[in-house]
Amino acid sequence: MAKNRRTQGMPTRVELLKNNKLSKNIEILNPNLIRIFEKKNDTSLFSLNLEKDEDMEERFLDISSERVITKFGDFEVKVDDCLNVSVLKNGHRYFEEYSGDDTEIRIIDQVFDLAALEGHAKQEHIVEFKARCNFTLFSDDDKIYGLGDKTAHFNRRDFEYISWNSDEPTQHNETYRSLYKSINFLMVTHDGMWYGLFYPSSYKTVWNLGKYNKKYMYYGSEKGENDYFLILGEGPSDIVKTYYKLIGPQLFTTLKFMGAHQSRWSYSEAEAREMLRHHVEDHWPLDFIHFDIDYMEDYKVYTVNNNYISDLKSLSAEFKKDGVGVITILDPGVKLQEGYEIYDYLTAHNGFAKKDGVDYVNAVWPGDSKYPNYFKKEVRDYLTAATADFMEKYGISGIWCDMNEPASFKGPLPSDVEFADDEGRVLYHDRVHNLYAEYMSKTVAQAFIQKNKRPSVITRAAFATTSRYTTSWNGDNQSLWDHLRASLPQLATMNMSGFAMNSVDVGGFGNDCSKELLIRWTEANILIPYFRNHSCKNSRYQEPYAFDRETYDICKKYYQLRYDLMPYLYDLQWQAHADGSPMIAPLFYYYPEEPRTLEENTEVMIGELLLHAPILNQGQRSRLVYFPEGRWVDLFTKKVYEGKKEYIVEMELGATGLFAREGALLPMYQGLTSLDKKQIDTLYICPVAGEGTDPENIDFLPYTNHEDDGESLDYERGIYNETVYSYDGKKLDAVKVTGRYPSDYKQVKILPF
Ligand code: MIG
Repeated sequence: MAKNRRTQGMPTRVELLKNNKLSKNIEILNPNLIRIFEKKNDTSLFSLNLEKDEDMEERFLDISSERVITKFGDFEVKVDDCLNVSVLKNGHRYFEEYSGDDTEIRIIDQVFDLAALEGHAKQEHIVEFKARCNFTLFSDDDKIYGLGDKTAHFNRRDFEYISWNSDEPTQHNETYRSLYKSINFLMVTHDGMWYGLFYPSSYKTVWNLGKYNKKYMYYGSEKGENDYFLILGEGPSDIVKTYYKLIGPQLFTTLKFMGAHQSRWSYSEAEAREMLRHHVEDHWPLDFIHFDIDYMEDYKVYTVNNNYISDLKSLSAEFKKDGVGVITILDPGVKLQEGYEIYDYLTAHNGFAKKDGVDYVNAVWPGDSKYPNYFKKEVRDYLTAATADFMEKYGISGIWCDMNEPASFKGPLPSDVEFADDEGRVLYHDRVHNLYAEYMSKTVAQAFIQKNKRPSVITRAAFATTSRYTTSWNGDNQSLWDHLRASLPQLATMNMSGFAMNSVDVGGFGNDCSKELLIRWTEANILIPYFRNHSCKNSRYQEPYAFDRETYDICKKYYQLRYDLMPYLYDLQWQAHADGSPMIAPLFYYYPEEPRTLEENTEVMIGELLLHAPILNQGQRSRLVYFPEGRWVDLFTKKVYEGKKEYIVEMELGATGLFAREGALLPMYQGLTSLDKKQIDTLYICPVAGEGTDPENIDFLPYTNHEDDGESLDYERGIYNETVYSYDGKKLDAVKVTGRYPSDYKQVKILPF
């Protein structure tokens, strides 16, 4: 019926004319998603879901009177004489394309580089924007959140960023413009109203968020079109979910992957065995060990150096027996060496990037190397098969994709390096640079999918849509308190960009981690979506057992807490996959109407039921905690805190501020040390009640628990269970919503809080 109505002439696309010249189009995909463009970007290299809402037309009111384009509930979309679009909510303008005449038209692309400012050689590049849109910043209080993995606080106002995947080994600081990922999505709040913007282009894009002129912000790009999505909604959660529909669904990875990962560049065989011993003898929870680049022979991908690890196959079998999977690193660069199978095959089949008609050579870990052209299906298929064979041959459970910005040791890849697609069309580096990691991840993920397994793949670089194929981590942080502090906004911002299964190196990658830093970092990140302790070669060892008994005991207690809360974390992953809900979020995501949350960088929500306010400073033993609306109960002391208030809470070394919403039902396991489905036969439900509160006086929130086999893609065919639990203070009730998976739970028990 709705379809008929559309054909009856209710347009969802408006073309605006200026001096009789067509210069702007407004396409309404649904009441919350509006595409505004002069010409559309070619988005064929990454798939967006551009489906239109079927019954959208019913809410589409007017295209002529007073230049009101459309009106949905409280929202009015208008266009002025210069064709600038604006949005009003209840009559208040809060989104507007900026029309001032004080906008500069070019920028100097000069990396924030003190050496350059102090007179050393400068590398300047004047950027003239072909695509450029300016947006009004109405007041100094407007805040801007987003752009993926960029460091520092949530609010990015007044800074400038560049979406260009970059391998940045130096200290990531607050003004770093480019990191490993390019995610052109952000949200703006003005006076309690919110909107989102997404610029669908893989070309290098500048985001200036009021750095030069506080009256406006803009995106600009040397190539690409004036074309963006405006996302409307009541608050951040609406906007994130609408954005997610456009770019998702993200990967739903295995239950096991959510266990603890331990890594270092690079473990020897003896060190690896020592780790396993700790897992087995001390019951230290662990699911994966990572082998970094030294396991390869001369850094040749898909090879093993037997002098380093004598027998990888039996080593990984030994680990698997005790519940620990092996993940190996994979770089894209293929060593230039005749007689090396991968090199010979891809050279013979035109499988590498080219420049001026010949294979392009730069250097990475193996020395001179070529870059596989993942944009060609034949190359992807070949490397998917190579990955599958390698995993099979050595018993490998997961693949960690590194260096895929792509990184290069002999200067950046020139913009005219060529990657031909399947039809032989040339794709230049400047267009596909930000997509290289996505195509590599997709290639590797396919090795799992072919076998009906959920991918256990990790990537460093990424584009907006890359979460469809892989998990990720945020690259080379350092063992600094600053980087511990940065981890929360960084992980939560990635989570608000449809990229939930994200991690930072716990303990810090570069430099030396101290005992106190490791303890505080482990406490603060223990419930992040993907948990891995990883460190650099030559840094101090930072495994939980590398310091002293106290450190080990504290860390182990938190690892155990992660494993005990695993059903909750797994449910969060399922929800993230379903609708883009963040697993870790800023307080303002759930409480945007509480102004105190808008600049809160040191507390996060783990789903809706847990609030985490950890210690993030050396020597600190207590901290101020802001509690949003509701009543919050300390998970360890059971003390109750009233919402919309601040308290000072003591947190000795080994204590962290972890609070549950009173009335929550938390699904839990007890005492597992690896996530082996065979060991899981009981689900516990823990009703959260504050000290001294009679559970019968609490309104417990119903809780929906998801269950499946934890590893296959069968859930895509509906083979899973969803059970809603409710509790009246005495009795637990369970209602099955769907139940096609034969449950592993022999019993569901109440676990007293
Ligand atoms: O040039 O493989 O971010 O996690 O340990 C450095 C060695 C290459 C960078 C990764 C890091 C990894 C390291 N790699």
